[in-house]
Amino acid sequence: MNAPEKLPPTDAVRTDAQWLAAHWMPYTGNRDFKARPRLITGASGAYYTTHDGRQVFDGLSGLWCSGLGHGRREIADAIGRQAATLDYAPAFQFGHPLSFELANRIVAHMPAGLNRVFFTDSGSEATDTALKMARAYWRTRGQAGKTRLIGRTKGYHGVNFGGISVGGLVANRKAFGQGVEADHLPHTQPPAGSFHKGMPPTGAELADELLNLIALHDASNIAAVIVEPLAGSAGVIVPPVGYLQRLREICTQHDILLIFDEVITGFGRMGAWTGSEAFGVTPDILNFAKQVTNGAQPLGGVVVRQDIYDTFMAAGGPEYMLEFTHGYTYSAHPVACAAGIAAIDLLEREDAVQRVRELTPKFEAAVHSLRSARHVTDIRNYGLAAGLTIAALPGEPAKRPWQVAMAMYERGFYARYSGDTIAFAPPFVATPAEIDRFVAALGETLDQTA
Ligand code: PXG
Ligand code: PLP
Repeated sequence: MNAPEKLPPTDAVRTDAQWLAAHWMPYTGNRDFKARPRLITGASGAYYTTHDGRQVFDGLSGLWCSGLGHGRREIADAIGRQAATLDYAPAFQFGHPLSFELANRIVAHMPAGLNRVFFTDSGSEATDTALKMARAYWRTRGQAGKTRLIGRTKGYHGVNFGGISVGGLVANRKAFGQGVEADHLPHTQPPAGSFHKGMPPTGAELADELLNLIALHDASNIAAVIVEPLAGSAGVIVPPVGYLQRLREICTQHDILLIFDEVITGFGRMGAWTGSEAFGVTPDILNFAKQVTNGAQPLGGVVVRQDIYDTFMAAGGPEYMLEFTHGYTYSAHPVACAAGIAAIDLLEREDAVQRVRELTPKFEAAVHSLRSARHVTDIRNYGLAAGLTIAALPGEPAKRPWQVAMAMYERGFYARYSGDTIAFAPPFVATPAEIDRFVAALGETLDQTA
């Protein structure tokens, strides 16, 4: 057994490489991080406190999850109370009251007709759950051949095998071998230099590519199409006007389930409770995570149309039998449900949706003021989400965005970079002045970056 090292005094944070080595960090350049640690030791409102005692503005609401700002007392209290009352209840064959309350609270904000909630612990698990539901649904209906899944290039649906298979980011796929049977629609990112504000006016015809995939595979072999209404991770790709409507029409005509992955777009960021509501298109299955607990506890889930649920129930056999052989030890964890209920209380009480709508025009004007900033080749935005494409250094597409993000951190701003994009998605509670300060710092940082 490895003897644990002595804990440091609580007022000091150890940052030496030997100590940091034990944690293999996710989606992180471990060697760089451990040479130049960036530890966060506290958070309140729109600001983090770092281990070296600085305040850093949260330019991505955590990882798109903490729109209400950090350290919300109501959520922390609900978590503490629940942990002391019922820390865990077996998720299979037993239940606890909070999951039913949370399910009803979520359904109240979902598009009409989507009213049955299956809980997971993350967005990645929500993806795999939705894909399994889609296949099992068709099998239950006597169409067991409908197994193929259609995603989109540049799509991000988490990192489990289902998610990387329908996902369309080569970096997430190339090292991991055979995935799940999937094919991909083209992405809808406009060419560099478009600088569209909000929804691109052209590009709806890209949805017709689904007809080509149907011609290739035949609808009798296709279970579902999964897309993010607005693609977050791959660079904030806003759907063209009419695009999602067209996907919906084709899926309906060909008996293919349409899944919206709303892990980023759900619970306020689009200036609506869902991307479905914002863009006026209703899927058959809708995935959520992140903002549902304000990031304070891991929780995700899948909301389906009632007739999908009813199909499983009707085919379930004797009543003691399971209708869907799927679930996680921590599905609907009581402490996560408590956090979810408290977060939805706050989203409702503080009218987060309206707050986002009010901030959106100011936010849009601020981010597009970077149009002529050095290295910026495109800017896209919708709601409180924006992506700036950064021109690549020769042969090193991700290096400059990384340099920009690190320089921003030194200046007191957390900016998220992924691939060739800097994303900006401030908390709903951010002020216009804070948004302006972030944008000004980003402009200066870009100008000073080689
Ligand atoms: N679907 C979508 C649309 C997502 O954005 C997931 C699924 C996976 O969720 P989990 O909870 O398993 O991580 C996501 C997650 C970024 C960033 O910087 C985005 C995500 C996660 C981490 C970073 O854009 N999205
Ligand atoms: N691996 C083993 C050995 C298990 O026993 C379990 C759950 O019982 C799992 C994985 C799955 O864990 P979870 O339900 O947290 O996804």
